[in-house]
Amino acid sequence: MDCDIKEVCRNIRCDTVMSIGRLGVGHIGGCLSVVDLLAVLYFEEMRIDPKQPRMAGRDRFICSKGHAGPAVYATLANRGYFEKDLLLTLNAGGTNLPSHCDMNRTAGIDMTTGSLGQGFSCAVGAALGSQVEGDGATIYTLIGDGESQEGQIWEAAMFAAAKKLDNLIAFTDCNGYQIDGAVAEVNDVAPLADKWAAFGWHVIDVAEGNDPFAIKDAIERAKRNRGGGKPTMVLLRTVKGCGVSFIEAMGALNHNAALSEEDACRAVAEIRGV
Ligand SMILES: Cc1ncc(C[n+]2csc(CCOP(=O)(O)OP(=O)(O)O)c2C)c(N)n1
Ligand SMILES: [Mg+2]
Repeated sequence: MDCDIKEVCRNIRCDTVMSIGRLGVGHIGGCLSVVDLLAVLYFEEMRIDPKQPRMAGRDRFICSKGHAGPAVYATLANRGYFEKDLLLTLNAGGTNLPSHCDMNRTAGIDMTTGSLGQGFSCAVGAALGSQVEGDGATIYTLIGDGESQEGQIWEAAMFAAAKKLDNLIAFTDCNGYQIDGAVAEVNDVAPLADKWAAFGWHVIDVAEGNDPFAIKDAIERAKRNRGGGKPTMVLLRTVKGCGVSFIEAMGALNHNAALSEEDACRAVAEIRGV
């Protein structure tokens, strides 16, 4: 798509904070760390049609860290899947936008997620299914660095390599924090690049994980790897809460934080630079 990707990122960030601000609480840190990835995927990389969310042979995105739902919804609304007004119904009674992703409620959501580890397995299954069908789709999935502690991740990782799923491009949001502290202190997952390589994956390490141009470059490299018989893991070194200084400064406390509408407006002003 022909677009100003930095402006797309700003729009998605603003809509994410406003929806969480309306609700009053949410997974703001882990939403803001993945906005740049979502923008690049939905606006530049994925073969999708917002008017046909279930189009056969489309590329899929499975957000295994399902608590980043609000950022995915803001991305989908900006991309034209549904009206932006809906974003202000986040997790309200009867809404089609629950705080975690639900494929049976929301246009554009490819898998129901929220129980950490499971979405990644579903993505591996979708990649295998796509290869069996021969529909040429690329399957994208996103896990958290804390989520990487789940045993289920490594079972699926082993299976994906064994089945040579080179149509699968996964990302780890390496923001350094999980629900109650620093990943390195709670249960260190490092060295992630060595672990994924040992599991038979092609690994790309992106130092600037919140730079949409660096993300796009990594995806292009992953796509060139297709035919090589290995799935790709892109490690994105991100900042939890990226783009809003007072949320970044909270560290682990920004995982599932209270956010008033006033705070949200303050965040929007910073994102917009006004
Ligand atoms: C199986 C499972 N256990 C616990 C939780 C509760 N939980 C939600 S988010 C989270 C922390 C995840 O950390 P990370 O993957 O690093 O997420 P991020 O930093 O990107 O928000 C936890 C423990 C869950 N959703 N699923
Ligand atoms: Mg994390």
